[in-house]
Amino acid sequence: MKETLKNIEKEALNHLSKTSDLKELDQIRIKFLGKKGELTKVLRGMGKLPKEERPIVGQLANEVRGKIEEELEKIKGELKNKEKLIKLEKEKIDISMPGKEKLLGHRHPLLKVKEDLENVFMNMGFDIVEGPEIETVHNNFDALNSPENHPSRDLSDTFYITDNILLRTHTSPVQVRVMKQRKPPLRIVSAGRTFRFDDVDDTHSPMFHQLEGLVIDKNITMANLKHTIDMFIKEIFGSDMETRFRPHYFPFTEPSAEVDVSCFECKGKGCDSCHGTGWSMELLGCGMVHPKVLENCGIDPNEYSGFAFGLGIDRIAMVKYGINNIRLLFDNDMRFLNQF
Ligand code: 2U9
Repeated sequence: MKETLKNIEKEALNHLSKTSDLKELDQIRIKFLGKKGELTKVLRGMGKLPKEERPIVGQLANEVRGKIEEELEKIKGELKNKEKLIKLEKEKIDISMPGKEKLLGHRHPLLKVKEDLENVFMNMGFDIVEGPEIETVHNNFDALNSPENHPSRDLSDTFYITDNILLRTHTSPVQVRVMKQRKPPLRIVSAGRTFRFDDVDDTHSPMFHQLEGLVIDKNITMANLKHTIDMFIKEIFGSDMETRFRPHYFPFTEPSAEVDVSCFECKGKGCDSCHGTGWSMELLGCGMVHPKVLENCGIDPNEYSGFAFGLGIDRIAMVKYGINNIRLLFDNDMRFLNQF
């Protein structure tokens, strides 16, 4: 029995010297000290020993248990310490490392320009108004004095949903709706998506963005129109920019004009990009609201007059940021968008 106890101690200490983790350590504890362990089996056989040997063997067995438990605790402490060091190493943070850049989103160049334009007009006392992109033929054409046979009504130019419902070709229908809802004086700006049946090329897209303004009051004249447009251009493109009004035709305004601004490159001296003219052509259109339009919207043209203007937000963004292809505004290419 004594020999067996000595062998158990030797075998247990030998196993312990080779263990490398806490699970294995616990298995060794169970193998030797558990209820069905090697040492417990021997102790169960104590009853067969002569009475005078039992205390000696019992003491030896306790010594063996003590040594195994002492070695177990020592190794358990070492393994726990080792685990803690490994954990600390894994979780170690090198505070000298540069911080991870948090990429924040930012506004799309079109939205930046739209908001800049709206802010300029808000500062001039205009209200921002909005309306549906799906409009009636009446609001988009008839109310705006657009003749039945006007080419802009053709299927080749306009997206129709039904004979009387279409995708708005400009934001003018919003102004029509507001004129029918509110009494003058009005100073409103509406901006948003507009749709035309155009082939995509460097400067045209079937969906583009317009901003239109409308002022209706008593004694509004062309002078008010020219001053408002000139102020707006100087605010957006710089105080050294000049404007030139060229006679034009729109069904909804009379007289009408197209507005050129000084060339962005040469500020009016003449260069290659403006073909020596000194002017950036046709940035926006404008005119005095046609009396028929006032009547169509329930406003007496003998009492009130007004002016209106319209511009392409995409075109302004392209001129302002030197973008030569309108597709870049819609391709969602982060290499392009990250430049703004
Ligand atoms: C009402 C009455 C008149 C809006 C106007 C223009 C001139 C104009 C174009 C500029 C470039 C559209 O994006 S574009 O292709 N627009 O030139 N728009 S006057 O006139 C109105 C609007 C509403 C009730």
